[in-house]
Amino acid sequence: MNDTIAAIATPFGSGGIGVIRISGDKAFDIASRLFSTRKSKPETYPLLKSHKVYHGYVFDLKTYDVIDEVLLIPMQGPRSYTAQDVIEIQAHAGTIVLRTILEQILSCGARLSEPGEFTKRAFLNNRIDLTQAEAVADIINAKSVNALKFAASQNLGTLKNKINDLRDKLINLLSLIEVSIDFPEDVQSFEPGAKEIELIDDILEKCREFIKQHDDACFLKDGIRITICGAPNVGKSSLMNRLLEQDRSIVTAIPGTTRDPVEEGLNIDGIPFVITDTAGIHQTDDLVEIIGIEKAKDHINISDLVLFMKEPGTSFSDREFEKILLPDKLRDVKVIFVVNKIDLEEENLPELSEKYQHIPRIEISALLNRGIKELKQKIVNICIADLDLEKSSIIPNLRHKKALEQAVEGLEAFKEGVIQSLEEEMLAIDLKNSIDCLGTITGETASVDILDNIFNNFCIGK
Ligand SMILES: Nc1nc2c(ncn2[C@@H]2O[C@H](COP(=O)(O)OP(=O)(O)OP(=O)(O)O)[C@@H](O)[C@H]2O)c(=O)[nH]1
Ligand SMILES: [Mg+2]
Repeated sequence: MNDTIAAIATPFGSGGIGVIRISGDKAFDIASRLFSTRKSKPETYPLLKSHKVYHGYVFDLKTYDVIDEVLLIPMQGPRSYTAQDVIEIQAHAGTIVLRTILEQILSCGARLSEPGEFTKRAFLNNRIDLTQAEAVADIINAKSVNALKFAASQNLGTLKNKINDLRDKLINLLSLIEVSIDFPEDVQSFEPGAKEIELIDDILEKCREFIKQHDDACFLKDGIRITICGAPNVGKSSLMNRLLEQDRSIVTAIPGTTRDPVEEGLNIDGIPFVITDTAGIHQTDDLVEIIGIEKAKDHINISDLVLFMKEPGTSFSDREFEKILLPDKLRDVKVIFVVNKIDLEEENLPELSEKYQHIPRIEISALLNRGIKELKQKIVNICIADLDLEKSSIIPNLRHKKALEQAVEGLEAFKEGVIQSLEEEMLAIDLKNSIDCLGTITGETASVDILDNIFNNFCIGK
């Protein structure tokens, strides 16, 4: 933690500006040795003042040739990203120029940083908690405006504050119990009762609400899964390409063209989707087609929304529909009934049966791009109908959810113990477990493994 690290913080490749970051005790010293506000390197080092922007030059320390004209920003800790002394150098963004500057920095005694090491230092120096560190990664990886909004809110500490609030209440309760255990003669024995159960119920409710928020909205981060299915040749691949606005899937007049599922990300109105085109489902002896059909069914089973396609001149049958979408699956999976190729025939279109009238139906022509905009609107409306985006401004991730579930388990055991008037020592164990679980969310009690797992997923230079 005390050594000085450095890395190129911007992506590789050419661009306007590339940033190199240095963090640690030697950062200012290294910058002074390499940098000058003058074109020729003077004998004396410039004395760099914190939080000022310097215009100048970075030099090769052996030849004293100018490597690049740069802007340099010194930030003395703790007022910096890592809470250590930090130098940021904005140079021209070419791979060679940035690497050459980085090599000079490393030759002055800095070490190349590991992935996420700058953010890890910010965490270890208590500038941010673990939820905020995770939010940094989420901001970088956000696939939609909404995902970015949630990540930004978490970066400001919304989840941390709520978790800390719950944890503090439990710590208060635990200290009352522990005092009573440790000093039985000095203090009046503390016996948790109805008031404490009420407190635990309140905390349990909040934990469960967080877990639900994860379940409800995690698809906003990872993408809502849509599968296009139907008989061969109905135009599934044509629809896929229309939705994506690119030729991703092969389209031919030959039935059985698509074999392997074709998957692609799609963003509609800032909401991320993962859309899959599948093999046409029908009776066949062709081994490759049979495997493709099995894969299609697997995709249907894990999707959030299915576009069930039909073409004019065919009829809707409950049996065929249910064979593809198992009836009990219909409760979870959302369906849109898509009638394609209406340019060929406007009469004699397949209709949903009485039993499935509640399923939304739309008529399109993938060939002529008719009805595609309306279909996209329907997709969005259906997928976010149950979701109150404003309300769920906090979305715990899977790691948080697991910790919350363990905390809930501990609190339930504690509550049961209170009801059964168990010994205080036993109650304290359950309570302490829950406190620790909540602590892993913010990083208060997180193990080295958890930290490594989180920070190793970062890019170098962040
Ligand atoms: N007239 C008309 N033809 C269409 C329309 N959509 C697709 N087609 C044609 O129908 C044929 C099959 O289209 P695909 O998109 O390959 O159909 P598919 O459902 O993916 O077929 P498989 O992969 O074989 O199951 C092609 O010749 C398309 O040009 C449409 O809206 N109108
Ligand atoms: Mg196809």
